[in-house]
Amino acid sequence: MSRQSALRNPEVFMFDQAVETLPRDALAALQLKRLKHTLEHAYANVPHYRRAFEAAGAKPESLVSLSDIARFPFTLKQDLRDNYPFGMFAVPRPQLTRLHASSGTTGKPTVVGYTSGDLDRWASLMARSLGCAGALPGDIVHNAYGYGLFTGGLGAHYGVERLGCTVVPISGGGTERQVSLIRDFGANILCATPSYALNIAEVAEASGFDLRRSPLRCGVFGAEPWSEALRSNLQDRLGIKAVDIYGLSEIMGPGVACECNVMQSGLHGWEDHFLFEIIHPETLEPLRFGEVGELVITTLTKDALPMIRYRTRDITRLDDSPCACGRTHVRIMRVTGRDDDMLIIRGVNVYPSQLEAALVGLPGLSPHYQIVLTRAGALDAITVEVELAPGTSCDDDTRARKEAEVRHHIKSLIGVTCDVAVKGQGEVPRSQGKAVRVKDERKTSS
Ligand code: DLL
Repeated sequence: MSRQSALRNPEVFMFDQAVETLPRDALAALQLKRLKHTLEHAYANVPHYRRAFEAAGAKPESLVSLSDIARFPFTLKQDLRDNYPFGMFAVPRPQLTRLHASSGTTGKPTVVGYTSGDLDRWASLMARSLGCAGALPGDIVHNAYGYGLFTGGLGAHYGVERLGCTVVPISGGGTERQVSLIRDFGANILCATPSYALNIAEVAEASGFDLRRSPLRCGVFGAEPWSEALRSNLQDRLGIKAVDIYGLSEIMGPGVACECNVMQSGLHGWEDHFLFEIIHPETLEPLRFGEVGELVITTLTKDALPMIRYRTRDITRLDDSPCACGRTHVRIMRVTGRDDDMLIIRGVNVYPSQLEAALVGLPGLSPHYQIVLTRAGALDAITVEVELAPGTSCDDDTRARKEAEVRHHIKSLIGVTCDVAVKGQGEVPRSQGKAVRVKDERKTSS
């Protein structure tokens, strides 16, 4: 579709219409063919998979239908760490065109690699995702995802170019400069983590630049959990449609799934390249469509790093009901959080994004928050730090009243009792990329 015809009906622009609307039968047949090839490729070329398949008594030829995938073993982040740095690759190292890696703050970094074919498919999937989100060929895309070993910056970058847009490769940080360039270049699309987009909105407002009156019309936000409340806040302040994009380095990077700008409800997971399953995170049994559990992904077209039944730890559910945009690919509903990020507050399981949903939009508060864990004796304590809205007076009485009000609100919405500390303006740290929602001071507090 040309930009001209797309602009006439920008709601349904598709980068790859034939594939995005492929009927379910055809999609399933394609998946089966690609899955067989991927299992053979992994078994033949990665000693880890050969050992793991044999231990599970599963051979690539034992796969006859898609549901046979359940016979194959899961792959964990630990498997990547155990095979650090290059042991999981299914092609000789000189065939890799690029490496990315996680920061490795909690152990060895996990390294992922791509052949030039993998990079080509990633660029196309990212272009498809951006189109799904509402970007059109010819747009100016301000890319504030971090460039470097993180997959966000470069992953989005090549997708923007593939779609036929102009990319502004600014990366994260230097927020005043970001705001100036959004204004001067007339950006149409903003790619950023939602928490960093909030930082950009705040700095723009402080500088007197009304983004709502700029050509910006769409935000492609992901890389961290966020809430409907934050979506509304960002849409109002930036004058855009904000859509959710999902991905992870081990599987590819950004562009594994993306919301459409028509429904903004669930992210279309690109099933011609990935097989999605939901399992019970404890029993590991496969769950049915609609049931909430852990997302497990198998890659179908990755040469360098095929991933078989990768346990993402991300909690969500799948929705296969038809979408108004016409895309047939399954929807992965908003990821509420990772099972390892879940907090247990006085016996109740809570994800930081649930607290966000309760806090953002409360009158008199800004949308910035942080959860601080401390230890008093043998007991863990949780304090939710929130921040007064600009211009709200900050005397002791106001603070105490607000704290009681927020405590009550959290209790009535989520059912947990936690301490609340109201901070003055600017006192809750601002995000530069992925927000640090939980500050764990338990090791340092007595
Ligand atoms: O965050 C890739 C990415 C970049 C996605 C830019 C979207 C936009 P990792 O650093 O490997 O890769 O982190 C992957 O981040 O397993 C989720 O826990 C979380 N995550 C990513 N997108 C979302 C989202 C990139 N839309 C991990 N909602 C994943 C909730 C998300 N969590």
